[in-house]
Amino acid sequence: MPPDLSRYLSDRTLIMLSNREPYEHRRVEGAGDGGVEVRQPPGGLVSALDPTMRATQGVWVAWGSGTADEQTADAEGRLRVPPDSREYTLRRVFLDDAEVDGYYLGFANSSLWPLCHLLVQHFVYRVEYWERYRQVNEKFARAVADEVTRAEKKPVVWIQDYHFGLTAEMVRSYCDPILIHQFWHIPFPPADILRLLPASVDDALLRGMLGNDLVEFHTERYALNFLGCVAEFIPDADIDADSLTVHYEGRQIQVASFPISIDVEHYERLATSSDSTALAKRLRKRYAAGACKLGLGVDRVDYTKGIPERLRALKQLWELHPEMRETFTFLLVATPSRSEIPAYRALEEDMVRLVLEINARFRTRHWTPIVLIHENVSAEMLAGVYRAADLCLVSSLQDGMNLVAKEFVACQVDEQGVLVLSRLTGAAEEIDGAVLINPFNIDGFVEGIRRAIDMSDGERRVRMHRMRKQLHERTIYDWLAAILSRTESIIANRTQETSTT
Ligand code: ADQ
Repeated sequence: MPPDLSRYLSDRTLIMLSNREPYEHRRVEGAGDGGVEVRQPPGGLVSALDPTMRATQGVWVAWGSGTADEQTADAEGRLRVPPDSREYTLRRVFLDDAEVDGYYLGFANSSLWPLCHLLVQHFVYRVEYWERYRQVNEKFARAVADEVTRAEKKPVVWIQDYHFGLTAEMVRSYCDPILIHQFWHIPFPPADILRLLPASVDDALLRGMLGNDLVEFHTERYALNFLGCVAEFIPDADIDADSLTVHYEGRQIQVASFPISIDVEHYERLATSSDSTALAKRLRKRYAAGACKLGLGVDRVDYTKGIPERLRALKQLWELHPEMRETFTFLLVATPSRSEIPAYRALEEDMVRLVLEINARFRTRHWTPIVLIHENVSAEMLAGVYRAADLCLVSSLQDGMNLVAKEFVACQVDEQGVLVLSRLTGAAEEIDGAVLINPFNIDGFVEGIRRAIDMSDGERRVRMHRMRKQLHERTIYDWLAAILSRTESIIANRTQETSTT
């Protein structure tokens, strides 16, 4: 059972804003209920926040992306969810194709995403993207402001992610919630990178984010980058670097790090379910019998995840170490992502081509080096695969946190696997016990994989045990409690200050 966090919000209405919605209605031919099906999109955030939204009867504002979303909401896009118990309000904001292209695929995912991940070769900027982003942020801000004015208790607005860089400032100009805060799920770049945006755009973006009372990042490094950008581009803001505070327009904005995590017990339950246990057994029998080892990669196909870099390292491993042929197999579970964007389509093609090339080069009569599962798989299947693997390779070129690393550790209930982790992930700053690699250094990467394959059973157990213990102490509910308790203390301090002045 997820812990009850409603004590933090007893006197508040939590108004959550995220791009993805917690429940999506889709038209599905042949489905019951008039051909409409409802589903909770995959992803840890929604399932972690849903119990809190239910317990506190908040309002969730999000893009109504499902094909039957309009017909299942009222004229203002509102409906009660979950569908069977109707405990809180979902407010859907509908976007037309031009808005999705400019705001989501354009500025959010072709401009901001590559910049924040320091991968400037993928950076694309168009005035049209920016204008749509601003216009869509305004649309969401108006919906949030409307919910603020309807709220029964004192409203706190919580914004998720880089899709809404401008919303906080807009919400503040439309209404007066008791607190606005925002979690930024991806890295924040240093000033030299943010500078690649037109000057008026980086200025607007930073001022937009300073509309918050608290800005949250995964790591202190990203928080400091944000402060560095404010120092560089917003001359009328004063920064107190010791307390990570910005003084701006007569307000205080706090900046802090809260590393996100996963629902650890949920993953453990999945990994020990009968289906996952049976799958793990089957996989081990097929690929990891005797002295053979099974490696694993699980990714959204995204150029930040270092998939070609990983495949090249594997190629070099089998080239330099022929004894690893037939004794080490790699399973790549890769789900297509953002395929409307050319850079992502090119990456998909690259990945498949590299897998075919490597398999053609090293394949033997009884062995295929890389097994590619090119689809989104169920959480149960993922848990079984994580449990079966002897090593998991996370090779991101940059990654805000990386939840695959944590999911692998949670599912390693037999404590026999090794995590090989890029030091360029937020997770690497937190997890103690992984074999760290740098995906840009192919020789070091190959050495890291080899080390993981050759590691003794004893060392594997000690490392995995340590990582599992840490993970249990820092679950997604600890993340949530830390943020909610920080927001409560900001509100309490402010109330105290106004009552003593
Ligand atoms: P993402 O970039 O999506 O998240 P990550 O944290 O690794 O990256 O999460 C990916 C999720 O997708 C995991 O839960 C994983 O299980 C799932 N997934 C991947 N491949 C899958 C497949 N083939 N089938 C099914 N599920 C699959 C962003 C940031 C991260 C940050 C998170 C949370 O980029 O750095 O950790 O937000 O803040």
